[in-house]
Amino acid sequence: MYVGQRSKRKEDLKFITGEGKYVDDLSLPGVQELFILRSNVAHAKLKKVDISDALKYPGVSVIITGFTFKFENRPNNFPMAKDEILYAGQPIAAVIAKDRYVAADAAELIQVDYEELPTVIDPEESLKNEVKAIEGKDNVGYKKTYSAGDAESAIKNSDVIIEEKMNISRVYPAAMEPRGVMSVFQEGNLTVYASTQSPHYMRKFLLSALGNKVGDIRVIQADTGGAFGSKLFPYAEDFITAYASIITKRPVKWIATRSEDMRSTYHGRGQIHHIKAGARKDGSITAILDDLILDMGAASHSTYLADIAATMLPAAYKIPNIKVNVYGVYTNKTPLDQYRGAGRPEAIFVIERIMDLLADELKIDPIEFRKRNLVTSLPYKNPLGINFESGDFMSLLQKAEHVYREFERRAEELRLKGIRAGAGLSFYVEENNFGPWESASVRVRGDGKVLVVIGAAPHGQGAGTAIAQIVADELGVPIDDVDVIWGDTAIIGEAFGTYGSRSLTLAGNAALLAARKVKERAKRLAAQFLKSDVQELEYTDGRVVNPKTGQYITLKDISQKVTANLGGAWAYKEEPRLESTAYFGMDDLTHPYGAHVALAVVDESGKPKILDYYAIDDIGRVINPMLAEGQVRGGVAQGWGESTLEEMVYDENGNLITGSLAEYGMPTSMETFNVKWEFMEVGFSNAPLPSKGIGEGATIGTPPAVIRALEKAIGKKITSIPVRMEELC
Ligand code: MCN
Ligand code: MO
Repeated sequence: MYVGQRSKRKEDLKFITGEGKYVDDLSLPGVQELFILRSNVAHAKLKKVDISDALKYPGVSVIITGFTFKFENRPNNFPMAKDEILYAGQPIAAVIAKDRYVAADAAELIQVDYEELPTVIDPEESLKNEVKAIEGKDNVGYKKTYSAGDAESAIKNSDVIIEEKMNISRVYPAAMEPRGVMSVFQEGNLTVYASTQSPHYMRKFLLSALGNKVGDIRVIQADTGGAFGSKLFPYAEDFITAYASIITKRPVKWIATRSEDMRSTYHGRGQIHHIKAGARKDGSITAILDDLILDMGAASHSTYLADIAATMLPAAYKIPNIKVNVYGVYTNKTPLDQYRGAGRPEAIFVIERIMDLLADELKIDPIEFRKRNLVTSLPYKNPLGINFESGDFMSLLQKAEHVYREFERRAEELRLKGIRAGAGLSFYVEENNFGPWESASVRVRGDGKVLVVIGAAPHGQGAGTAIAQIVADELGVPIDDVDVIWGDTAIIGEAFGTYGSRSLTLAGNAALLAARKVKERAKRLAAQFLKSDVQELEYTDGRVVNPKTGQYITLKDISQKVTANLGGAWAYKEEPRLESTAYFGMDDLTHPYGAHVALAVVDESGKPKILDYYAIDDIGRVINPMLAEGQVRGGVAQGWGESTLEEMVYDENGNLITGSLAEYGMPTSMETFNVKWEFMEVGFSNAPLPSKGIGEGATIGTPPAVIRALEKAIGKKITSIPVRMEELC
């Protein structure tokens, strides 16, 4: 059995030997490069873009301005500003030249005539609707109320009430590889090589915008150096580059610089929660009221993130009365979209802060307080309609509590020595396996090796290895004989991609079902070779056996016989095919859960440090504990960054102050720490292989655990992230 083993990643050889091919490693004869001239101001009337001087610059072939089409939920003037500039960094013109340096130099000669307009940067200012972020448009682009019970009156009837503003800053989804794309126009069709999480979404959106200008569009995912949710949907630059190759009839490449990526890749998080929460003296929560302000930036693409945050807010607890008012507001900033966790880190930060602060107010131990309110019997439908299908929250909490008590003791010892130390625990419920379904094909080739083509589009997670484990087990063949490939719309009919912690469960189960179909086909072909009745045959350990006669034929022999026969006469009644495709989807999302526990110290300068860290998850069946643990480790590092370092800061005019990695605080190996991870397998999904996702869990569990630990260390309430060193000293 490979499932459940820490199988080594099949993906790594090419990367560690430098053979990876990212978009910028690809080239074609005649390729030109594209440079995007971006707005320096955050809000302005765009009057004229004069390209005449730039066009004369040697090496320039074309300059595109004013290219727009209607695209839902994207900024007005998408993908390029035409009459109104809405944020600094918005594309204004694209210069296509013999290389990126010539293109960038020529862009400096473009004269942009504009008239500045007042900006609104602070989402709470935007809510007042005084200064308009977009001319002639209400700043509140999205408004919705989620409500159950009667939160207003239940709050009034509480013994204790807390009232807080919680700010979850905007962050940059800092993938190692900035975005990039190369588009090739040939004989009326387009081939697009992209750094993406979903070649199929890219194809669909490019076709909807440019379909009238080309025959077909094929999208190939190049090796993608991380994405963290930010490369799911195509961006302005993808459309512009594709368009540029259509009009020049040549390959065109665009690669973002790091600072360009920071201004143009849609930011994550950006939520403010004004909460009121009440409880009774016995420690039961009465109600939560939350005004949720979503800082959408210049487009309304992110509204679903507020919906997720609102509906997941009750998390693991019985909250009888809840009301969340969502306000999605426009600001003159880069649009907002998903970043690893997408709405759940915000919800869990808020609810877990509420749990700690209410417990403090009641002078009850925070774990004890959680237990009094915990959902103890699953399945459970939360008051806002989310169905938690399986699991045992209490057992997992008790395991984590064990570690927490030890960390608390150690913190106490450190405090006695005069060191500022604290322990924190968070309990989280996650929602994943988004998107309706995923596809996979399993094909046994003539040499007996197995090729699995999945519709998911992994970009670092290792799903290729885990899915090889699943298929190897099902077919009873060595894992080295199974190759998993993905990422090309021409070889995968319909698919979605990798996001919402779905690939293992949806594509993995699709692969499992396809492998089962292949086994059926193998039996039917074997029946001919063994001159048996199909009903008599069994598939075990990579071969088809007739238990009555003891005769058998291996999968490899079947595949070889099938291929050998292809050159000769058609001898079989069966199609000579050892190949099947399957689709897998579930009726509902899955809801794994977990807990994080942190032991932190803060030195006199305010520098925080984690001394010990523990995480535990229940994601149903764990396919590869090493890969899952890797996901947790990476997610903890990002959650730590988000809690203590990372913030996209704008000045009041809408200039991005943290526009390079010199200003934006990303945790490096120096700021990260070791993580002990455990899992329990109780809360299974109802998939044939009963797994749930782990790709985002740790970014959800980390911030409230580390913030509690830091809060205890400094003895001062912390309600917003990131917490800065000056607040910690
Ligand atoms: N896994 C497992 N057992 C399970 C579930 C998962 O062994 N029951 C393993 C899988 O084999 C896979 C990994 O854990 O290698 C993650 O699987 P899954 O939870 O299905 O998530 P996805 O593969 O769909 O990955 C998406 C998820 C998301 S949404 C973001 S954002 C994110 C994340 O993955 N972005 C990442 N992790 C990332 N890791 C890297 N290196 N780069 C990114 O951009
Ligand atoms: Mo994601």
